[in-house]
Amino acid sequence: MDKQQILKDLSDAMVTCKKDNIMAAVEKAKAAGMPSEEIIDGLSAGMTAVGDQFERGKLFLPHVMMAATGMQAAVDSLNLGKTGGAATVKKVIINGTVEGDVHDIGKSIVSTMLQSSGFEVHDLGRDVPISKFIEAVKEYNADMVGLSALMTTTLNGQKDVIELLKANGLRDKVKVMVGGAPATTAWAKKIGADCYAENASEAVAQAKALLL
Ligand code: B12
Repeated sequence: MDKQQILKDLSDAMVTCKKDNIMAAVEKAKAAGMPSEEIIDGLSAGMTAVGDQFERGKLFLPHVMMAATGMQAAVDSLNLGKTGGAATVKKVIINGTVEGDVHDIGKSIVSTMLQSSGFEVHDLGRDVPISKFIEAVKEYNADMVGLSALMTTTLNGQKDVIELLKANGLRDKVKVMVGGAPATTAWAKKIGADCYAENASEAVAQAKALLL
């Protein structure tokens, strides 16, 4: 079976929102020798499609929650934390969804992928107060901060974290990576972030480029 077909099957399975279907598609992809990162890309595409259908009223909240649960189970089954470890130097990354925003599915995928690539990740969760990012940077002596925002109304939280890092004299010590649907490269530039990544694989590539 070709790669595109496997990716499509993963995405289609996610759109059914059924954990059994999702896990079966993951097992098939694994059996075909597909790397975990690509499997996650296929699942993420499906999760995005679930989101689109939710917006158009074709799927409802319970479907989205089921799909999210299935996604998490699938990602867990890949044992990324155990099999990864490409980085030779331990770099610390703080990741979280900014204050006022409870969307955490994509952010958690990013954390998992970073972790599986050998980074030490401290995921602060969702709806994280701005000051908590600063405290975490100090506490873990972080090399990078990842900031997720899924709503235009919470996007400014990314800017606020950067401003507070500056006010605390920490901005030169940490890289800042922003992400989430409303964020863009232009936005990252405007608020003085070091980079923007569109998805989890790109986040890993950017983190490697900036930190290793
Ligand atoms: C699922 C979902 C929810 C779930 C969230 C469950 C959860 N635990 O996350 C629930 C139902 C709780 C929810 C609630 C709300 N939601 Co909602 N939600 C979505 C939906 C359908 C999908 C988001 C998602 O998970 N996508 C799948 C993941 C895999 O993709 P992703 O999040 O984009 O993440 C990828 C990239 O963005 C990137 N990335 C993400 N984070 C990071 C971080 C870093 C550092 C980097 C580098 C990259 C990165 O990598 C990820 C992996 O590839 C979107 C619509 C959509 N199509 O996006 C609306 C959407 C985001 N929600 C929206 C809204 C308005 C709300 C509510 C206000 C609804 C309401 N009226 O109550 C509340 C928000 C409450 C709050 N205070 O936060 C709007 C936002 C509109 C806007 N532009 O401001 C959207 C766009 C829907 C819409 N068109 O109206 N929502």
